[in-house]
Amino acid sequence: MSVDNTAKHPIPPGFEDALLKPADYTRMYDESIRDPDAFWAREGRRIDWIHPYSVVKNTDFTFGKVSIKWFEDGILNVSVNCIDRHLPTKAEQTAIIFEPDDPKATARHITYAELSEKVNRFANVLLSQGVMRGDRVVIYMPMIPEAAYAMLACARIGAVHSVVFAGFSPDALANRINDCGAKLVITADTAPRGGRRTPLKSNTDAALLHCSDRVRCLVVKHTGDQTTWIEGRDVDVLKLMDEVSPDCPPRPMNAEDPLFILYTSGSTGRPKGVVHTTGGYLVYAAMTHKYVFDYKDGDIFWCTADVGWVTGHSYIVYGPLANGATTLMFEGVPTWPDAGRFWEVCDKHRVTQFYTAPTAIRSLMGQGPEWVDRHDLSSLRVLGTVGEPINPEAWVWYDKHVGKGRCPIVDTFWQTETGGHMITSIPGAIETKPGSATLPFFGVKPEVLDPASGQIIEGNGVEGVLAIADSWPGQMRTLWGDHQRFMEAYFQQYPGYYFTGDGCRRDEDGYYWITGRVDDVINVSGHRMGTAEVESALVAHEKVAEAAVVGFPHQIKGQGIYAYVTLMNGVEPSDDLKRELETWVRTEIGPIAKPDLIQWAPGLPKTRSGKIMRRILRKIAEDDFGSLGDTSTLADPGVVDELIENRMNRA
Ligand code: 6R9
Repeated sequence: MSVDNTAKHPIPPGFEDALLKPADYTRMYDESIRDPDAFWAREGRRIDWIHPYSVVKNTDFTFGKVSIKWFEDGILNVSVNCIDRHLPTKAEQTAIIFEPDDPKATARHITYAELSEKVNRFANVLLSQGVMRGDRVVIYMPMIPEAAYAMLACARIGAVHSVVFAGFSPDALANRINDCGAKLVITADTAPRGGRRTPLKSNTDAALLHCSDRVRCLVVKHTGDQTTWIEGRDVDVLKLMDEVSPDCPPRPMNAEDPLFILYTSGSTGRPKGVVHTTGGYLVYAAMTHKYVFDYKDGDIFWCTADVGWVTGHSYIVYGPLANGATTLMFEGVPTWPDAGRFWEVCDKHRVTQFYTAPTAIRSLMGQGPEWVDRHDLSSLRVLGTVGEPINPEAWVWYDKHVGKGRCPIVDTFWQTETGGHMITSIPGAIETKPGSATLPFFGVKPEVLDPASGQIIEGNGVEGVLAIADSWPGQMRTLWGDHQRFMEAYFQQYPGYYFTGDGCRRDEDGYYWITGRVDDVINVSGHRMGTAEVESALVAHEKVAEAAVVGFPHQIKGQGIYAYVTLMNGVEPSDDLKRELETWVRTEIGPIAKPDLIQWAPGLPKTRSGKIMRRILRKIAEDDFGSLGDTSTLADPGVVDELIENRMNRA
């Protein structure tokens, strides 16, 4: 079935009393662009300041002197905003619902009063270990409430956290500890996930072999599994938390003091330490969380990301807690013990907003709607997606089977670098189209640029690369210890703009469609094409579960189209099916999009956050797999050998 994604889906009934209506969006957006100082002067007050700011925006995108400051003379504390300020009215409200990996284990409900006590104690533990304002602390933790306590405890005393995803290897952990010069790493004994256990403490032990002897290790005894213990270096956090005072005065921080560093991979080189600061980040995370999810008091908000990614930072911890929300932390995976787990958790906790990634939707879609239908999803009000372009078929499936046609889908385009949503629909205010991130959030001024000349392409019905013309409060400020690299990576190629690295189309209605990283754009016989388009066509075929498309050198066309295709369970590969798919894509997009080579792929190389590693697929398609580069961040490195073995483009 192919989907008409040109028509707008109207706002579903029941959103007449949404926080923002269409007219509000237009009015506020216009003001945010026309007079950012006035707009953000007002919006900045949605959080509490110890000393209010008098300067709002002080930003310069000029290459060579890029400088980004927001609310620069304001003083605040993030943990006060996420905890203390809710205590007078919400002490007994649940702040965090913890749903463990094992569905038979009891969920935990942590009230704001408890959160306050835990974070204060945790902060005192950090102080007792000599952690001071400005010191870096690495957090390598499972998806448990203690991860949030650790982040907020750092914020309380002005330490800078850097969360490292628990799926990363000891080497990756060591590199990050060393790059930011962390004084301390916080981990847990082991991390249960999908019925298996990741040995976090022993990974940390292995990492610390490559770090300074001075780095301390705080261990949360979560499962009680046996671990090695180095006296004098390793500290039992939970035990120490019982011994220290439950009261830790918050450290007043400047708006531009760093709040956290988060490492993210670029297309080249070592991971980049993206730096976010205190005031602007929190204003932006809180505001986007509220409006984009139409968050209201009493809602139960569930973002399925891991706190190791920016999505977990902004939409599990900082945004929801700044708004006094109830946020759900899930330790498990979508497919264990069965493909109904997400929906079981939504049902059990009466989740109102559900936010996940297209890759999860596609994999659950492949298991059939009966897994969804077994659960009562009537509590759901808003659905969200993030991380990659969503193909219209997955969008329609999500809308129909999960949202039952009554929940707006917010397709949120943003990046680690942007701190919060950039281009996204808003329930009640912006009509959707399957696969489009729709319109810019307040203060975001997207421009479509000609990739070669860097000139602005005006008007609608145009395509190019996506750049942002002016700063917004959630923007990253620098790369840790390397401002020059920051400027080169984001401000050099298109002077005067922040360059996202993404391609994009603005359609006849002015809606934005992210076409994927520009390094994924291929040019076939002079036709520019997003690999995502071809993938989307392939996965629209009923026998296809997943597809990844890359370019490969082609003598006549310049680039040819190489498609890796994963079939639905039980479908047998055959040459006939290949021809069927070629014809299918021809009719879906046009003859120029017909794949030149199709390789059956039982699995695709993905990062642990679920992104397909196209760099590797491109190399295999180019018959150049001698230099695959770093494969250590793959969820399952084994799939690569299989793909090389059966590659289609042999010299
Ligand atoms: C939040 C996050 C950023 C890259 C970004 C783009 C892709 C994210 C998207 C999307 C299309 C969306 N991306 N959201 N593409 N539609 N709704 O994912 O951050 O891990 O830094 O990735 O992800 O390519 O440039 P991060």
